[in-house]
Amino acid sequence: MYNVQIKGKIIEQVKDVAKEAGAFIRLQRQDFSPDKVETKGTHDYVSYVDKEAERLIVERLRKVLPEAGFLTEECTTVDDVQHEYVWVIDPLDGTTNFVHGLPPYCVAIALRKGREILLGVVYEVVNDELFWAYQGGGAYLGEQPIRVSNEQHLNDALLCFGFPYNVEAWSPVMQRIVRDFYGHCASIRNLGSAETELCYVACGRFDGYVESYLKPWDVAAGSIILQEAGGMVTDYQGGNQWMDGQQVLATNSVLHEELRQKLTLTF
Ligand code: 2AM
Ligand code: CA
Repeated sequence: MYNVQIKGKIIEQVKDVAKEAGAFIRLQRQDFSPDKVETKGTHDYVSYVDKEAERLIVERLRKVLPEAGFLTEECTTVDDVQHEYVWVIDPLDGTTNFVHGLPPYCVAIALRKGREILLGVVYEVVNDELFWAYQGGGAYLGEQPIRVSNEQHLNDALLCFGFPYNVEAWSPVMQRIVRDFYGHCASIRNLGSAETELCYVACGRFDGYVESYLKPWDVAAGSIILQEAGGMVTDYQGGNQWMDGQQVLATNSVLHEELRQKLTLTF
């Protein structure tokens, strides 16, 4: 049973699992070739590395909390929503980056109870950075506590905008984002790994992050890390319908409402 007493023990085990999967991914990258890539949809890649990493993570986590189910990107196990506790897993977030040998990419693992996220671990493989948090326990990068930035002015904010795979729907929005934000903030970035981008808001590297058409495993772990670091995540109406990943607005809290309003004007 998951309770306060065993929280600390579980997070340590999850950190080990994430690092083990990350080490596997790092090793596979050394002799990775593009012909090992399959296409799930247009420009939506998956490789044996994603699937093998997921199998490893699932096998390990079954021992950590036997009563928990799984919601995973590669669906190597079909065993999810009926359980009180559910592991939400992206074995390799940033697959396109991985395929191109470009950082960042990460392993992301969260534990959910109903709509509550209890803990999250994001291991960014290339920089060997382990972000983690559990509910009420603060957020950490390795051993160091992390906090969101204190940036107060949208004009000076470094913002990260995703390029979602739903090109038809997002392309016109992206053009308006460029029109309304480019030149009106410190700069605009996109890194190609949603979980890593959320962690970068959590540790103050970004002041805000916006993306659409994601899935629960793209946001679950990073969002609790962000919240525990003092940040805020909502949908574009300011509500809590962000967990499915369709609308994700993540900020240092201070800029949240101003960015939200400017964003919805942009739409
Ligand atoms: P992935 O690398 O695990 O596929 C990039 O903008 C972000 O979108 C990444 O976190 C990426 O996760 C995610 N992503 C990739 N393909 C997607 C798809 N078809 N639908 C939704 N999100 C996707
Ligand atoms: Ca992903």
